[in-house]
Amino acid sequence: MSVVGVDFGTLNTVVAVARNRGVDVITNEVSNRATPSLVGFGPKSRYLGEAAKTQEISNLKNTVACLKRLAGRTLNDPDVQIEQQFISAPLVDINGQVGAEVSYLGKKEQFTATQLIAMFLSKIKQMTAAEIKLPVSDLVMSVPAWFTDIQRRTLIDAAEIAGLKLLRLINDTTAAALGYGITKLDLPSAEEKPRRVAFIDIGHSSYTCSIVEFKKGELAVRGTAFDRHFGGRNFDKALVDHLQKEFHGKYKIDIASNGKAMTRVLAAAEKVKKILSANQQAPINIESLMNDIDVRAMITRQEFEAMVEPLLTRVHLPLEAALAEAGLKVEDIDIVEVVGGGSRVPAVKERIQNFFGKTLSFTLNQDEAIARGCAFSCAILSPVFKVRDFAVQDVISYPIEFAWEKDADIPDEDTSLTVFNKGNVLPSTKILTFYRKQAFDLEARYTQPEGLPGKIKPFIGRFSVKGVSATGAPEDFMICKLKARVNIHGVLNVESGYYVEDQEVEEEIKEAEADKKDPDVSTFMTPQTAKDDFLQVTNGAEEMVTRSSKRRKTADGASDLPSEQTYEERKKLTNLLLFKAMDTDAKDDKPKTRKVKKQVRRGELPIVSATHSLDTAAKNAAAEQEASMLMEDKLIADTEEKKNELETYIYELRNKIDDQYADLASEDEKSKIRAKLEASEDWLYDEGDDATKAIYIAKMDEIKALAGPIVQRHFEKVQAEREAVQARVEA
Ligand code: ATP
Ligand code: K
Ligand code: MG
Repeated sequence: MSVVGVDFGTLNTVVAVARNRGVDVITNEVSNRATPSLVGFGPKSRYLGEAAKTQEISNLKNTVACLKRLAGRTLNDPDVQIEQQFISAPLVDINGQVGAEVSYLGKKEQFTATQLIAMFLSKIKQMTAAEIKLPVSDLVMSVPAWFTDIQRRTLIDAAEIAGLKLLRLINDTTAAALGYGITKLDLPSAEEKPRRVAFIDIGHSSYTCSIVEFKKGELAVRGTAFDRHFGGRNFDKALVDHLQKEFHGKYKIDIASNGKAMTRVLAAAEKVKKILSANQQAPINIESLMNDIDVRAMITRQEFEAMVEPLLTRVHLPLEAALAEAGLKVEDIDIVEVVGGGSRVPAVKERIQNFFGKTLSFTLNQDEAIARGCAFSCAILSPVFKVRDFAVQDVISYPIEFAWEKDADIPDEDTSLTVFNKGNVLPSTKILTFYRKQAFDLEARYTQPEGLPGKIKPFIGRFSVKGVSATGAPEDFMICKLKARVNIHGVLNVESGYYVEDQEVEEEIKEAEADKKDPDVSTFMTPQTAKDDFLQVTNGAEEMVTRSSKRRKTADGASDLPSEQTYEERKKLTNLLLFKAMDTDAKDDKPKTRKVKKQVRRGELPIVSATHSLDTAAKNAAAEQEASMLMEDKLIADTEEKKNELETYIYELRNKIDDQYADLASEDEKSKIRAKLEASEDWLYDEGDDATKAIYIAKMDEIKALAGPIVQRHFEKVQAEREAVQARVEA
């Protein structure tokens, strides 16, 4: 069982694996430590990763970049229009999801973003398996912290279609933080002040800052903020805009009118940007860019910085916002760790440094830290791997509310409630309590649509609660408990439902027990009436019911308990909270017995969920299609390999006939073989250029049959010589 971490970047994807008692970044088939996040399509097969990059310039219309940015989006999203500037294949609408239209196997085909991502992940899977020589299934993958429910579900579906088991989607900066923390032996102990580190990741398309607190064996993200449209490509674009103007004036050409020219200038701009990170000026030379015109230009770092000033003025914003969410000041930050290729621009580093007023730290490998963090996370979650435990507590990026229809029997009922707030811990479970007489629906949605990326809709899911009925007397309500969880991927589900009944029990209190301040949770249950208190939201521990003094508009974020805690731990915390409240009430009088209401679990309530995840049938169909495309690619690759083998064999045999086989064959035999080789070669360059794997194998066998006797004679001769040598040695 392998342990794999994947940093699925907009430009490049980095894969790390746990092996040799550590975590290594692996190299791909051309020995690169990062693989282009690209998929391309051709007349015979797909081109994935490096192959897509090699084909890109000659296959622009059929190459799709920026895959990650398309996840969970619709074609009419203004953000997708921005993506189209960086994606050469035409984007289309496929039943409400964005996708690309390409020419594949000689036909026009459309693939959804989910499918395109699945193709790329499938390549990552093959590539990793080939490198580590183990089957690959479990992995942890990183995502931008700003990814919403639908974007995360798209990635989860894509991984599944590719035959991968995603153990966790982890936020980029959180992965970097885990990689940082797990290797540190000098983190503060529980009683000490935590070490506070700002992690900054600037990639090709987006920028994130997280403020993270470390203690021995644990990290807690305190605040995360981002700029979704700030990354290396925006710097490239600024250069391209400048060059477009310059070339228009100087050479009278408009590169915007020519896709190929645009792509070449974009590639040149990226190169210039990188050169300017280490030099004061950089040249551009592109031969025959358009209309046979060669272009050249020189850019100084100063000019470049002026071009990107509008970007530079935004550098401080995510830093400020992350600190504000964490409730900290610049002086509270002990270390500033910077990762991501986009942060290599000196002017960007300078702005970050000025903001914090401290030297930046680059102790992490800027390009590999996130993949490594993912691999550590996978190792922690993997059932077969032993690793030092390290608790990771993240935060929820957008507030989530539940809404429902007014119940006719409860006239003054509210119809929505924010259950998870921005900054609440992640993962997190809350128990929602409803008083109902019949089946009802709940809708989960983001509370503030305006804060979501692009035009992503606030809808998260609809959850139908079945099996509800009035119990006993007509005015009786069924007490329905629903377990809502933002899980380890940052995805919301109503995971289960059950109903309870109040039972009054007489309970004896022993002196000693009352003093111990460690009472059983349920003894402190407050009596409720349905009308007064129809909905409660409680944290994690299912047995706990807090009385909501008034109808609370929002769940209490402050008492949020990380649901990764064990039940026992949660119960202990819960006990403390409840005990405080009880203390004041029950102080003076210590009764020997008391009546308490206990809620007893009576049965399950089935939940039918409609979310943005693909349904099983659609997922299976996509997985089947992916598997067959993969087979097709493999067949094409094998065929190519057999063809190459045949070519090589012809070439080698021809040489041997004039060399080591020269004395072992008659002239007649030799001329027959030569004729066969020539015929085969002619065939290869003619109709045999595009034959099947079986035919190449058959051709090879024909030649081998003809050469067989000679090869046998050669073998016997070599054998005889070896025996002669052996005999001499022994004599
Ligand atoms: P994202 O995180 O936004 O999804 P990504 O993970 O693919 O994207 P990275 O690999 O972190 O992005 O960074 C890629 C960006 O870094 C590219 O824009 C690249 O041009 C830029 N970059 C790499 N090296 C340098 C350098 N020396 N100077 C300036 N920019 C650089
Ligand atoms: K990357
Ligand atoms: Mg990245």
